[in-house]
Amino acid sequence: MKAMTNNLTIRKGPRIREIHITPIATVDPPLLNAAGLHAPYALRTVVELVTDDGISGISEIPGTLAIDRSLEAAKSLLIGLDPFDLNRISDTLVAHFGTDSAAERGLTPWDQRTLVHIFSAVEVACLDIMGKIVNRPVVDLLGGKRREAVPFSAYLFYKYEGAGGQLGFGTDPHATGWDAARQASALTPAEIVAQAQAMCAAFGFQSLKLKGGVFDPRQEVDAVLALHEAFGPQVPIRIDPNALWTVETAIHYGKEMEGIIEYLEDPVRGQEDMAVVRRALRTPLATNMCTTSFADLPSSIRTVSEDIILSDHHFWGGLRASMTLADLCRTFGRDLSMHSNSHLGISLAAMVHLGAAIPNLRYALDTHYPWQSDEIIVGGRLRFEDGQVAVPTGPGLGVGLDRDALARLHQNYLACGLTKRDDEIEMQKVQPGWKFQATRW
Ligand code: GKR
Ligand code: MG
Repeated sequence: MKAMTNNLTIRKGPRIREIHITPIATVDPPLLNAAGLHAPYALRTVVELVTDDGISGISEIPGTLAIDRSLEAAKSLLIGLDPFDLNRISDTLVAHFGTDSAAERGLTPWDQRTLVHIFSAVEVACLDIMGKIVNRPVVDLLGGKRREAVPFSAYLFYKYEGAGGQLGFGTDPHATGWDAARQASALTPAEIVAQAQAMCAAFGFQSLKLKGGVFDPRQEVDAVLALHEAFGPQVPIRIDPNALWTVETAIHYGKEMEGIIEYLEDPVRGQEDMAVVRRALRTPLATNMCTTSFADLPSSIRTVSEDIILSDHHFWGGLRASMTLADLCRTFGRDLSMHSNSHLGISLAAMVHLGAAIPNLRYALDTHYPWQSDEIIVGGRLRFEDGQVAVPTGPGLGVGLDRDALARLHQNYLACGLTKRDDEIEMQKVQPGWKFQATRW
């Protein structure tokens, strides 16, 4: 049905006709963090919406059985809605699921809320559809491209030997020499330096992030000092103990690393303690743990708990919400960068579109992508050049679904028996009795 307005033809909006939810398991190495150890597979969920005129939009979110079930429950609410009408989609989901509670976020470094995940999945797929309909990349729907390529940093992990998976693992054809380092153990400062050198050689990263919260802070700070020594002062470094340090520990080691790190990420838990540490240091503080939703912003502004918010469109409710966050950051003098968890190319493409659109990008984004070896997009793994990913130029997200690869990783999901991420259980397989502690040192 068409209506004429000022000689312009307004087309009746398409409708969502089908929703496909596919849980997948992607090979993930034994990486260590504050919550324990990564399982041999990381779970993701791929969502595909198809309109009544056959246009498909895709997205990828962290996977859990509970979120997959909520997505299944959302299906009947979303079928028949217009993918352009994101306000109605959002209102419908809020009316059904209610808003997320702060308690639901959990104590882990990753976010466990339901609504934000579901809305992110649906919103990104709708933006992919919109882009395909108007024949423009998603970045244009976010207001336009502010940069041609988006910089990422080398995400370094303490790890045990192995590459993950139980049935073998793939190779990234664009990352020469990385395979051996991806499998090597990294427990000492020298091994972390070797990991950083291999990752930077393979992907061209120009800044470094060390995932901490694993060993005594002395050992982790020594690794930072070794990185600084090996790479020189021109390479920015950050460390992220995922809130496991006490205020005293954070101030002590924060002072020691002053002038060496570009920011200190989540040294302590909660906005109040972050604010105390921030006041004691000249180094900026960043967070993906204490300010993680719009509801946290008033107290973030009041306490001045961080300088940099590490957004994540999967947790902030999508790409448009992340653009709103970018505006608020500009208004209140925060910088914005990006957090990551284990992910594949659909998430990476969405992060790149967002990263290209946000105004205030001073810090290279996080990505776990080098640690993954699988891919589910047509053409295989996305390429990093000089540590950057070029903004995809095709309509929508600019990446298509490789259905054979998707089916393969879905089989992995069925075979591996995992239903949610639980790093504590994985760690207990290696160190019986190991327990997560919200504050450790
Ligand atoms: O994958 O082990 C990990 C990380 O610790 C991740 O879960 C965190 O959410 O990357 C994250 C962070 O920056 O806190
Ligand atoms: Mg973090």
